[in-house]
This record gives sequence, C-alpha cells and structure tokens, in this order.
Amino acid sequence: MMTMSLIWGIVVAVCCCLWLILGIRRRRKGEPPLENGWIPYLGCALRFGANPLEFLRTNQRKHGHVFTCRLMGKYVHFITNPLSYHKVLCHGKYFDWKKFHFTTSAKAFGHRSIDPSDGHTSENINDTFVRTLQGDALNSLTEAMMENLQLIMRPPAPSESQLAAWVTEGMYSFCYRVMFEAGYLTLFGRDLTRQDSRAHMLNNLDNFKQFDKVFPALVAGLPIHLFQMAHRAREELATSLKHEKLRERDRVSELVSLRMLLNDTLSTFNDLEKGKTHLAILWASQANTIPATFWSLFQMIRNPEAMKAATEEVNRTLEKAGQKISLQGKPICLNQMQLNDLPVLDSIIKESLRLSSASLNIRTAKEDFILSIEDGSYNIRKDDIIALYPQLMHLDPDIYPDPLTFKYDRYLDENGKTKTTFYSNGLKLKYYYMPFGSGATICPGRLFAVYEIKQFLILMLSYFELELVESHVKCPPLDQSRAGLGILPPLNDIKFKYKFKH
Ligand code: HEM
Ligand SMILES: *[C@@H]1O[C@H](CO)[C@@H](O)[C@H](O)[C@H]1NC(C)=O
Ligand SMILES: *[C@@H]1O[C@H](CO)[C@@H](O)[C@H](O)[C@H]1NC(C)=O
Ligand SMILES: CC(=O)N[C@H]1CO[C@H](CO)[C@@H](O)[C@@H]1O
Repeated sequence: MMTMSLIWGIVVAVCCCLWLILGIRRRRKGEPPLENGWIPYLGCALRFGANPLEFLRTNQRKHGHVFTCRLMGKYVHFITNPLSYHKVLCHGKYFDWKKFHFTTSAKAFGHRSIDPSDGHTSENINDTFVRTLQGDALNSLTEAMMENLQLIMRPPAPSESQLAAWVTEGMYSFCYRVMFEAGYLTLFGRDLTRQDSRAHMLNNLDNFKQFDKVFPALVAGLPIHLFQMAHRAREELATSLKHEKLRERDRVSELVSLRMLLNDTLSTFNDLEKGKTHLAILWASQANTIPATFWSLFQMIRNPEAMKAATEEVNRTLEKAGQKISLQGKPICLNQMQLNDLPVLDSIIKESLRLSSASLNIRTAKEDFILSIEDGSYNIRKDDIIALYPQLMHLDPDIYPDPLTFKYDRYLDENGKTKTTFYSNGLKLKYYYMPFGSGATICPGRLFAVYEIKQFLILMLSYFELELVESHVKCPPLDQSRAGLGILPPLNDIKFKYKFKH
C-alpha cells in the first residue's frame, strides 16, 4: 500500500513539474518583462483580482511601463503609460476587437455566438449600435428618456401631505429604481396591455439585481447553473424580452425595433435566445449607468460648491429654454443643443466617473506583430492580449493632482468652459479620460449615457429639495469585486432625503 501511494505521489509530482516547466512561457528577446505568477493556469489572477490597481502599480515600479502577466492561462500585455495609449490604438489592424466581447456575452447571457463568422446570425451588431444609439436616433432616445424619468419622478395625482413630506431613502437604491425603470421603458417601450405593469417592472428590477450580482462570476467563467436564483432571474428577464412580448409594447426604441426586424430575417436564434441578446443590451445600458448616476448625484450633493454651481447652471438653462417647473403641468423638455451646453454638469459627471471607473480595455492579437509605442518596440505573439487599465491614469497624481479628491471643476477651464488640456510628464495627453473604453470597441452608448445622467440631475435639482441625512457622511468605498467591468458601485448605501419643491 505504502509503495503504491508513494509511486502515485511521485507520478503526480513529476507531472505537475513537467506541466509547470513546459506550460510556462519563457520570455523571448524583444518581449516585455514577464510575470508568470506561481499558480498553474491562474498565474497572477488572484493577486490581480484582489486589487488590480495595487498589483499593476507594483509591477510598474518593478518592470516599467510595459509588462506581461499570465492571467487565467492567457498572456496579457499591460501598457500603463497614458502617453502611449494613442500609439497602441494605431495598431488596430493587428487586433481582434470582438472575440473577447462575443465570447463573454455568450457566456454571461446564455445565447449562442453572435459573431457572424460563426454562422448563427448575419447581423453586424456594431452597425446596429452605431445606427441606433448615435446620430439622428439619439434625439428620440433622449426625448423618450426625459419623459420617462418624469413619469417616474412625478406622482400622477399627489395629495397635499405627499407633497409636503420629506422622504428618506437609500440614494443608491433610489438611483437604481429610477434609472432602471426609465431606461427600460426608453429602450423597450411602455406596456399597453398589462394592468400590473408597475408590479411587472419591480419584478424586472428584482431579477436584474439578482442576475447582475453574479455577473463578475459569470465573466470569470463560472457556469450560471451554480447560481440558481440568478439563473431563474436571467431566464425570466429574457422571457419578458421575447419578440411576442415586445410586440405588445408601445414606443419601442429604434435600437430594439431594428433588431426585431433584422433578427427575424437574419438569424437562426430561437425566440428565447433573441430575448437573451436583448438582455445583453439591457445589461450594457444599465450596469454602468446606475452606479455612474449614483456617484454623480452623491458627489454633487456632498459638495456645497458643486451643488451651487450646478443649481445655477440648471436654473439658467431652464430660463433660457423657457421651461417652467411644475409638478402637474407640462414635463420639462430640453433638446440636445441645450443639454450639450452644461459644462458644470459635464465636469461633475466626468469627475464622478474618473473616481469610480475601473474598466479593463482588452484586444486580442490576430497575429504575431511588433507593438511600437513611446516606451519602445515589443514583440507580441498571436492570441496574446493587449490591455489598458485606465484607472491607473485616472488616479495618477501627475495628471490629476490630489487624485482621490473630488473637485467639481476639474474639467472646467478658466472661462468656465470644458477643459481638455491635461499633461503627463509635461506632455499634453491625447487620452486623459477613458471610462467608456477606446478604439473600435468604445461604448456606443456613451453620448446617450451622459445625456441620461444630466437629465436625471437636472430633474432632481428642479423638482426636489435634496439633503443628506448625515451632512458629513463619509464617501462609501468602491466595490472592488467588479473591477474590470466598468463603473464600480458603492459598497454601502447612503441615506438621503428629498421633498417636492413648491
Ligand atoms: C456611464 C455609463 C456607461 C459606461 C461607463 C459604459 C462603458 C462601457 C464600456 C467600458 C464598454 C466596453 C468598451 C470596450 O470594450 O472598450 C461598453 C460597451 C457597451 N456599451 Fe456602454 N457604458 C455606459 C452606458 C451605456 C449605455 C447607456 C448604453 C446603451 C444604451 C451602452 C451600450 C453599450 C454597448 C451596446 C456596449 C457593447 C459594445 C460592443 O461590444 O460592441 N452603454 N460600455
Ligand atoms: C431661477 O432662480 C430665480 C431666482 O432665484 C427664480 O426666481 C426662478 O424661478 C428660477 N428659475 C427656475 C427655472 O428654476
Ligand atoms: C464599429 O463602427 C464604427 C463606426 O462605423 C467604427 O469606427 C468601428 O471601428 C466599428 N467597430 C468594430 C469593432 O467593427
Ligand atoms: C418572433 C419571430 O417573428 N421570429 C421569426 C424570426 O425569423 C425566423 C427565421 O426567419 C422565423 O422563423 C421566426 O418566426
């Protein structure tokens, strides 16, 4: 017995050693410095996952601006010098932008591949996004959002006592509720047939929270079957986005109506799978917007100067546009030009996203090539990953002095207009603000996202008196478990009070 287990032990140990020796990459001439990490397959994934910012800063000190880490069996080249970002983006022809996105989407939402080259659909999803989230389509989208926000914020027939009372609520859950409902109605239209559309919306909201909670685990590769509740929530959400259901809704956005049309002619997905591709869009439109809205509102309310400047700007804009604030009268309506001319709100939103964004920008190398950037030239192998982690730049004290402090006017110049000149090492930066990604995969909804948040802030300032319950409340920490996915939510909620203005 003893000898058998001893022999087995030795065999296993030898296999592990062989695996370690053969499976590990050696750095070749011309390649960036390499961190294999100690753990087979995972490599540095645990250290990276625990605190990406700290991990990358440590490696930056050790290796310089460019280095390679093994993460989950992949070799990831991190480019950490913001002065090099534009040069990285010049290598677009060597990058496969979509591979990673398509695989991740299929894993998380449970549809088959939406990559046309896999043959299940011939929809060019990128074209759909550009056509329906930008340009002319953006007009009807923002108009619908403004109406829907007011549908939710203004009670239909309020009593005197309802109007006079302060309401106390968690600010994050308030933002979640309002933005989710308004965003959902804006993309997928209003339900004409149901009496209980409100209860149905709350059910959607609940399901969305359940599903979103396990999203980081799904992206990391865990199967959804491990999470029964989240699985059920996902299927329910997708079911309510089946085309037969969407046909009962009024004022469906161009994005969704175009996809319904295309889907019907271009794809071999079944009805539930189509619903899942719509769910992917719902997620993309909400998961970052909700925390971004929270941070913008929270930072604004918490900073008296920001609050004052924003209130004045909104007041001026409404006066100029001839808009009256009234709870029963016509809803406030601002066009894109008016929404574009709000540099203070822009700066507040940018500064809030700078402090809360932690997205990872990933492209896969289509072939071996030489990456030539400010820091030197590096050999990159096929299937390796090139990654940017803009949080390093957003929190760099050289670019943004006192980087952890919220300064509402950080993105304003001396004339009160939008500031666009930022420096690293004395050199002017082309890229200094990247919460929406970069290059060919830059968020197609970024313009709409900023309009939505602005509209939300304008309406909050117009209809309500706003106060924090604890006036000197500490800023809640960021939920690092979602690092890499976009805007990080707060770890704990903050209580605030609101009351209708008379
Ligand atoms: C503050 C809010 C938002 C942030 C910070 C944000 C950020 C991002 C980021 C970082 C990406 C990935 C880009 C990349 O891989 O380089 C992305 C993709 C995407 N976003 Fe947004 N986003 C926001 C709001 C929205 C909204 C409101 C919509 C739609 C209405 C939207 C639609 C999408 C879509 C469809 C994609 C996938 C694009 C693709 O893979 O081709 N996003 N977003
Ligand atoms: C703007 O402020 C002035 C002075 O406080 C006030 O009279 C006016 O009603 C405000 N206008 C709007 C649209 O809020
Ligand atoms: C998506 O479309 C835009 C605009 O046509 C283009 O600039 C971008 O490169 C496209 N992205 C991909 C991944 O094809
Ligand atoms: C819901 C719906 O109309 N689906 C159609 C989409 O396209 C396929 C294939 O052309 C049809 O079979 C479906 O009926």
